[in-house]
This record gives sequence, structure tokens and C-alpha cells, in this order.
Amino acid sequence: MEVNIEQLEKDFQAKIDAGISIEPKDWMPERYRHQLIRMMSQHAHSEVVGMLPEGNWITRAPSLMRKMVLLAKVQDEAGHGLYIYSATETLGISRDEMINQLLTGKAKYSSIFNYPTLNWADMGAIGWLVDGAAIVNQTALAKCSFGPYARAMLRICKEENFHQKQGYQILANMMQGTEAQKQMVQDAVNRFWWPSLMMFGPSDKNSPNSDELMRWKVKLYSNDDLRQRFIDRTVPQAEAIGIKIPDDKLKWNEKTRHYEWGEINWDEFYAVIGGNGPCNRLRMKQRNDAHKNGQWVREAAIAFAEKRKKNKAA
Ligand code: FAQ
Repeated sequence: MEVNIEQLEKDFQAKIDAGISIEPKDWMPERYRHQLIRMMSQHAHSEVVGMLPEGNWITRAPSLMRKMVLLAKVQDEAGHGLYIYSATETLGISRDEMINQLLTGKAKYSSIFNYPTLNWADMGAIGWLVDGAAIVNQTALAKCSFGPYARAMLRICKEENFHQKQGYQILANMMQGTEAQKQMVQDAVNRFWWPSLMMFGPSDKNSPNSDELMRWKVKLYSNDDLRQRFIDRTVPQAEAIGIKIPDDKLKWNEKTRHYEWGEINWDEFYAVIGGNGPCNRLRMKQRNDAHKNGQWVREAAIAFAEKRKKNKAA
């Protein structure tokens, strides 16, 4: 029987428009599959590379409690990577292939993780701002059209909420401390504020993938809409604990009921996603080293699984 692609595409779009989720065995346009693999694998890589800037502080956390919380958070990020890699595998790509794309620099990961973490307050700023931005983005993705991605996001968002709160609590505590601690907080926020806004991607007019992804309800809101949502909910949190947002143009607009704000340095954004941020090379080296050093663990796990299979069969 001849397959009518046009009809299949129409039915597919009708399903999306009706809010029915697409599951791995359903028919889907190759382009939908391709776009999801691109976006989801980048997301998984971001979770995994995102462990590096925070991992840097586990041995230097200021108390046992802080160390335990940070360790748990970093482990959560590894788990998020695994959920999203698994969800992406349902689209027909293997985890090995995705990881190979990351290690060889073919795949992107979030620009934010190419910035250094210089003082303890950076752990607070990452939790509050980076996880805060991730929640805004991922709460929308939890309602996206592809079932496995949406379901992974539900659980991830719950954990990200805990991450965001622990980050805010670190900063709130430090803001009640000494002058030097307050300055550390302000310094961390000065460095992480703008890169956090860049996490939402280029402005709508320069976002080549948005139209298609929004038509397919992979993205429910545009990059700029989500960025604005993040700013609107984050500025009052900064004010509540005495942090100054490093943007002279920031002001509340009573008419629109949104904050107006300054201009992102897009040259910096494109440099960072092009591989030339402050830590791109370091992150790729750290990830490649970790992969090499973990080779024996993967081999041992495979050997163990094979032995168990043989024993069961015997
Ligand atoms: N960084 O056409 P668009 C986390 C690329 S997880 C790097 O607008 P799209 C948890 C984009 O890929 C954070 N590249 O693209 C955590 C495309 O390039 P390509 C990660 C970026 O896909 C917290 C090109 O620019 N979250 O934080 C960035 O429609 C703390 C054109 O852009 C996700 O990945 C960027 N910021 O929208 C872990 C969420 N922005 O692929 C540890 C899922 C854009 O054509 C510690 N992803 N690009 O070569 C998304 O929502 C979307 O993919 C966007 C980009 C919004 C990132």
C-alpha cells in the first residue's frame, strides 16, 4: 500500500493541535525526530556538563551540611542527564552516539556552564539563578508534545525546585553575614545574572528553530517570553534579600506589569556557544578525561551483566 506522507503529516499536526502526546512508536516526521534529538541530547549534555562547575566546590563547601546538600544536588544533575538520555534513546539514537557527539564537540550544551565558579556564593547563584532559569524553561517543556520528554521533565522540575531553594538559602544566609560575605554574593550575582538570561537562547527574531518547534508544541513559549517570565519572578526575590541586579535599565512597568530591562551582550553569547567562552576548553577536557577514566567502570559493569546473564541461563 502506498504511504501518503502528506496525510500522515496532517494527522500528526492534528494530533498535536488536539494536545495528544506523541509517543516513540507513533508515526512522526523525520524532521520532528531530528529536532527532538538535537534539543533533548543538548539538554542531557547540559545536565552532565553542569555537574562540573559545582563539583569544583564539593571539597570546599563551608560545612558538612552544605557539602551533603551540594553532593546530593550534583548527583541529581547526573540523574537528570540519565533520564533525558533515556528519553532521547526512544527516538532511535544510542547513548554512545550522543555522548560521542558531546565529547567530539559536535553537540552543544548550555552556554552557562562555560563560566567559572570563583567563590562559594557562586554555588548559591547557580542554584538560585541557573536552576531558577531551568525551572521556567522546563515547566513549559513538561507540557511538550513528546511524551517521554514531558514525563522526564515532571520529575526533574521537582528536583530543580529543591535546587533553586537551596541556592537562594545560601545567598539569603550570606546576605545576613559580614560585609565580605555580602560582597561575595553581589560579585557572584554580577557574574551570573546576564549569562543566566542567555540560557533562554537568542532573541526570538534570531532563533532559527523556534517557529518549527512551536508549531509542533515542543516549545510552548518563545525564548523571549520565557526570559521575561524568569526576570519577573526573580527580581522581587533579589530585592527581598538585598541583592542588586546588575542592570541599570531594570525597572517595573506598571502598565505592562513586567520589568523592562537592558540589552544582552549577544556577541558574548555567540562567542560562548561557538566554543570561545571562558571555560569551554576546560569543560571539554574535564568531560573527556572523566569519560576516559570511567572506561574501566563501564567495562566492569558490562562484564558483570554478561556473567549474570550466563549464570541465569545455566
Ligand atoms: N547554550 O533556534 P534556537 C540546567 C543554540 S539544564 C548553548 O533558539 P532552540 C540544569 C541552539 O541549540 C540547562 N546553545 O534553538 C542544571 C541552536 O543551535 P543548534 C539546559 C544555545 O533549540 C542547573 C542555536 O543556538 N536546558 O540548567 C543556547 O529552539 C544547574 C539557535 O537557537 C536546556 O537545554 C544556550 N543557552 O532553543 C544543571 C533546555 N541557546 O542546535 C546543573 C532544553 C540557544 O541549531 C546545574 N533546550 N542555543 O546548533 C531548550 O529549551 C532550547 O534548546 C533552547 C534553545 C531554549 C536552549
